[in-house]
Amino acid sequence: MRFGVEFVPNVKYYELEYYAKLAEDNGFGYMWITDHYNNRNVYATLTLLAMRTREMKIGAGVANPYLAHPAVIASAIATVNEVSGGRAILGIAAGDKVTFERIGVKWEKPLSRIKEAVEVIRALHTGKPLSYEGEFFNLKGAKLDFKTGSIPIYIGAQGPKMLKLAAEIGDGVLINASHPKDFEVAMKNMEIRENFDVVAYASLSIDKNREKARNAAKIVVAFIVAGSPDLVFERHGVDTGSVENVRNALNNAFATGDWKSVHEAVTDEMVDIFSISGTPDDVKERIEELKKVGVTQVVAGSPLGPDKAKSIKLMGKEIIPEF
Ligand code: F42
Repeated sequence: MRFGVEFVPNVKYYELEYYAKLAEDNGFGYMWITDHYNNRNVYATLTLLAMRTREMKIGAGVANPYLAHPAVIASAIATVNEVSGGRAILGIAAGDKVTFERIGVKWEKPLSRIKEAVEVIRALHTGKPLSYEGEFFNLKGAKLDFKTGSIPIYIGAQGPKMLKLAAEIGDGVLINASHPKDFEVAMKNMEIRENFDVVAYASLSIDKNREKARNAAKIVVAFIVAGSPDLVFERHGVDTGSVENVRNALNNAFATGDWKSVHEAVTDEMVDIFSISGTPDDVKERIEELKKVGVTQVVAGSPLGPDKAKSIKLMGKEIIPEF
């Protein structure tokens, strides 16, 4: 099992620097930085973190081909590859509908757009001139004027068609889920090739104290619940009333600042389904289950735990060496 960590650049760069180094020292092999226009820029952040780390693979988790042309993504991630001495990886996906709406970007035909973007980025990374006529992207003799090396491309996917595409053209897939049942279903859409990396891009919260770990996960779980399709609740047998409670509590919290009610609305069952939360033994058990259904990398995503630094160290001491 490979281990990755996700960081959101919504904090000052020196905080990320500290956590990135800590993660590397604790045995994480992959670091994924999220990409949303409202946070610090992903490539600027990656460049800094490339200079502050030595061995981890580092990359965007995930870029999208709506806010940046694939040629720009190809050049940006190749710069990170150069600075990091060949450690760059690229996550790419359809992007976040809600943030797109805020800046007037239309979310059309994500499937075909991702396919074309991956083809263009791969081709540009060969260093040869590229002429490409797609539905969205047209390039005429385009070429990057520096040596890029080949960079693994992972596709962020949840829907059945995107999963299928990821397995066909990606070096790996990033699946936003934490429960083995969701991976069993996802696997049915993919024909897994040799060396293809199946990544559980999960919400994780670990602490020696089970209650503390699970409580720390609740706000993140509330957001996941609010954004999940009904199909997922049916799969896990979650009743629609409790989902409505979470959605209402969240809406209310934005208006009133009452986050305590959000906490209370999130059930134990939801914490189990939408996160990997608990003591080191709990976390180990869940990762064993994920391994059995074909997951090859676990990414520890937000919140990590009630105390981020402690949680990273716990992962390094009690979890990563076990796999
Ligand atoms: N989004 C971000 O914006 N920033 C991040 O940092 C980020 C990180 C991240 C990490 C892991 C991960 O798995 C996802 C992440 N995301 C992030 C979310 C990501 O960008 C996507 O929103 C998310 O993966 C959802 O995408 P999806 O795979 O479910 O694909 C959507 C688009 C979907 O509906 N897919 C359908 C399917 O079955 O797979 C297919 C839809 C379809 O068929 N469309 C057709 C087409 O051509 O695209 C036609 C539709 C038309 O428009 O006519």
